[in-house]
Amino acid sequence: MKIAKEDMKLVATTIRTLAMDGVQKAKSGHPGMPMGCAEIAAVLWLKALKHNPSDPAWANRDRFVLSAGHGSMLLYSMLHLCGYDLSMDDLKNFRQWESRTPGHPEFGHTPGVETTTGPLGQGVANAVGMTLAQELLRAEFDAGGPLIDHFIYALAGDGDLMEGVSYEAASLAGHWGLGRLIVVYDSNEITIEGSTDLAFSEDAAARFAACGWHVQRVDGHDCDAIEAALAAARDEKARPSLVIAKTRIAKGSPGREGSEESHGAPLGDDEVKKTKANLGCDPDGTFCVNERVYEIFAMRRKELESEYDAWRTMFDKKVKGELKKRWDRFFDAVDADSLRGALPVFETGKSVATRSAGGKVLEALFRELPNIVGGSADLAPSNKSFVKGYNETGRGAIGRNIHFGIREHAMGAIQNGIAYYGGFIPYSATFFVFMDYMRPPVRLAALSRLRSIYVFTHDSFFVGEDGPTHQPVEHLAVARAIPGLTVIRPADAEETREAWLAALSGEAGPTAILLTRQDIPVLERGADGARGLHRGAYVLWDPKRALDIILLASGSEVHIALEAAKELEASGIGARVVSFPSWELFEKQPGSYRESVLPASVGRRAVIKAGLSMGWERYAGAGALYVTLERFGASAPAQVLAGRFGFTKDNIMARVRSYLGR
Ligand SMILES: Cc1ncc(C[n+]2csc(CCOP(=O)(O)OP(=O)(O)O)c2C)c(N)n1
Repeated sequence: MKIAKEDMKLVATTIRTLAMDGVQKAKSGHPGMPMGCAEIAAVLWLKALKHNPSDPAWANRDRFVLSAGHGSMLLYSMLHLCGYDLSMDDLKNFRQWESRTPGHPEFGHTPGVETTTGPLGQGVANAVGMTLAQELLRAEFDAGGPLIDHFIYALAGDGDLMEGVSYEAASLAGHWGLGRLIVVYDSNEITIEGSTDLAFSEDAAARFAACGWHVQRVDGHDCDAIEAALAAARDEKARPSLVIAKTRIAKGSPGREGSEESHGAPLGDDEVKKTKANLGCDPDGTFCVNERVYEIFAMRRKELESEYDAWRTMFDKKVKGELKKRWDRFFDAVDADSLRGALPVFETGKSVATRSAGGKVLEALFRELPNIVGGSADLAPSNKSFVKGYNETGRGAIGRNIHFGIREHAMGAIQNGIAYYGGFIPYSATFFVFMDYMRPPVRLAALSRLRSIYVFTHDSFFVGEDGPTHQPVEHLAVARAIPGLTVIRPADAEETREAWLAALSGEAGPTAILLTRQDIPVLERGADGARGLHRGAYVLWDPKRALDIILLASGSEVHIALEAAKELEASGIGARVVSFPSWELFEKQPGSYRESVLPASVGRRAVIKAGLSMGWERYAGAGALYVTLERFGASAPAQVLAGRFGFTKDNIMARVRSYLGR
């Protein structure tokens, strides 16, 4: 579609005034970035992005990621102008309670918002994940055909490029040869503290080129130049593209252009008026959109609708019968219960590390669910997360087994990108202790309610000789502190299978599955087997006498608690053993069930946990017995540590006796 220069200018001016007005009315926000990126946005939405505001979930739409999430008014303005279900009143409600225009874009909250961004750098990595997801979907459904055929655009600022996660992800994108990824870098050389000279002097173009990217430079206020650069970026199929757009922050504002003062605060009524006058607008008008601007976007929308209709016709013609069934398997919810029969069963009494059990379960799931994809940050042999017989994502190659290299942070953020994209169930794997390296994306997955699965192995000091650097102590408490993250620590191989099923079913949201390095016995159970896991906690074993105490344990401590309880019974003490793999699942149970597991009448409780006690007061009470680890671990063989730290049957029995005074 041809758009006259004056019309593009009018659109850019409108973007600037909407951003100023939104921030001014909210009395908070970042006007500078949207004002500086007005031409980039005009070109992106009028000349590049393929989408359909009436069908925001269209599988073949281009994705747009605003990595510089603080510039959210830019995105909201564009969504409004394009005709998404986002009204002028929504723009006026920017940053207000329950508005659809929160301070930073939130996935699932505002139609057309593809990712939750704000923590800088994440969006770039999300975009890498989305591009990988597209390649995986293309490989699955039409090698080279037009069914899935689009681009991923991201808009990033200096802050995004400074954050390490974007570098990790860019390195992978170059390595993988993700040609459909186009990152526009809003290079205004301003951050909050001032000029980028304060802390950022590297040659970003050279860095990205060294990572295998196709790099271009443009004047970020020249619409024709931006359009040409985006076209060249799309033509470059073998390498991801970085378009370095030189811009002026707060462009058009006589008093703030080029200044960090346009960051994080409204321009002020006077400056807004001066800027509007400078841009040729009515200084007193607010939230003004010239009819011509709506007309231009309506024309673009018509053009896009015909592309969309053509795609739908092609889709209906091509995707039917078996292919349609396969497509639906990617996009429909998983019926986890029906999968159980295809998953391994572990023989009672056998000794199996839950990481190994997890590997076997994953292998079966790969056969059953064609859309599970994932990998490890170079620890696959330890995490048991590589599934033999399937293709690998590597240098210029795409497959369900992904090699992330030693980049946990990007791994988590790329995984989020895959989940945002849709169609896939992404997992990642590393040692539990390194969750610290990927906590930002885990948190964002929870906030965005993404179905991301984290396999965290080596889940306690039982790691042994590697020592305290590799032994998680506080991590369970940290993971459980993230709202919306379901944390599951199975007690044996059987519970491990159920943990995977729980992760695949239920409500949206991420799940962390914590697995042991060491072998632990497959426990004896009643008719229900390990299904109690789905209730978060269940009675694993009861003595044949009145209860004196309830032992609460998860993971590798359960079997030790069980051995202790059995011997305690012989010596006249009735100890119930509760396998407690997941607080979050337990909290979802009705009160009557929770009371049946933890009856108020049995007030004596013991928590047996190879880590901090923090939080367990909730179920055990402050006066409970805590056989926990309130310090860092140590380097020694696991069994030596178990003895020293008191995680033995004998010590638990002694502690229980002394706690009960018997
Ligand atoms: C991880 C993270 N750290 C800090 C911030 C706070 N922050 C928001 S914007 C910003 C400056 C960003 O500068 P730049 O990317 O150049 O954006 P621009 O100046 O173009 O608006 C900072 C530090 C953040 N959002 N995320």
